[in-house]
Amino acid sequence: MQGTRQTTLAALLVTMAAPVAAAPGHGETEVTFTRGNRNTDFAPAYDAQFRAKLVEGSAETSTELLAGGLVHPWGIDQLPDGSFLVTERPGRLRHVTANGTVHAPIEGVPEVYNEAPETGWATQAGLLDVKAGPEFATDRMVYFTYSKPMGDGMSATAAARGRLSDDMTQLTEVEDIWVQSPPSDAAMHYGSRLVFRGDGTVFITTGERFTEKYREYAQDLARTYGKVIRVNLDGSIPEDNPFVGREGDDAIWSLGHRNMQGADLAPDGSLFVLEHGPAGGDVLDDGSIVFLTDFENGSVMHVTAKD
Ligand SMILES: [Ca+2]
Repeated sequence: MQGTRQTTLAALLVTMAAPVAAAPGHGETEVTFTRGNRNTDFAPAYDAQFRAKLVEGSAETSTELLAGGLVHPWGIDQLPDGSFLVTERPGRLRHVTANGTVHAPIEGVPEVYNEAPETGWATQAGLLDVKAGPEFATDRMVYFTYSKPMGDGMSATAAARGRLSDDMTQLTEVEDIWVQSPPSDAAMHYGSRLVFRGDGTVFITTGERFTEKYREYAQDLARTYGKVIRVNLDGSIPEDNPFVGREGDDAIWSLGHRNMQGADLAPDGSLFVLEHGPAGGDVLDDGSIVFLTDFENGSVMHVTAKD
């Protein structure tokens, strides 16, 4: 165990005792499950908005402590050799061997914004997601997201990439491939997950930067808050993005989101994202229709179709 400022936070890996892929018999079932009372009294935008049906699979799960002592581990990805890359939000990227040995922080990670905000809210800023690139086995490229310091207490969600040395100790050729605009003084709601689409592009999820001042920007086509972003792996814009050739930032794939901290592709290639909603209002959406709720004001704030 190396490194400084370790606390008792630990990375837990959940190992699946059986395949999780959809299989016959994994349909919706009646499940006895207490979810507490609804904490809103307004009508859902669609039936399953607050109480989606549970899907009960037959897979059994078990947990095993693989590596301890990490500080706010935020992103994790497995490399072809079975080892892991793990981000610690304060700004460290670590290589963890398949048997749980945690190595010293990898050099070359850019400075991340990690200040406690003057507002008194807990910061959510730092080093966020990490993913080995689709050609990692041959090009060693690693992609990550972070809160990029933009000066004067401002920060922006950024996605970057760099080449990981064969000994797993250093990133070189580090470059941003996308930076959110404009920067914000709220150290909150950065998103952000990376999802490779398998066509030479990558999705980057963002957040709406939390405050009343900023959240409306989730609907603003000139500002990349609350958006799914899609860029080529070098940061250039795919020509088939929906706002190429018309009003709106060419990097936008979909809009009107809150804080997307979960995202993945379904087997059919469609993108699913999870938005952290306030006070129990988490939202799962399929990247085409978005329901953004504002629990404070007790209303459905926006209903937006991607196109
Ligand atoms: Ca445009």
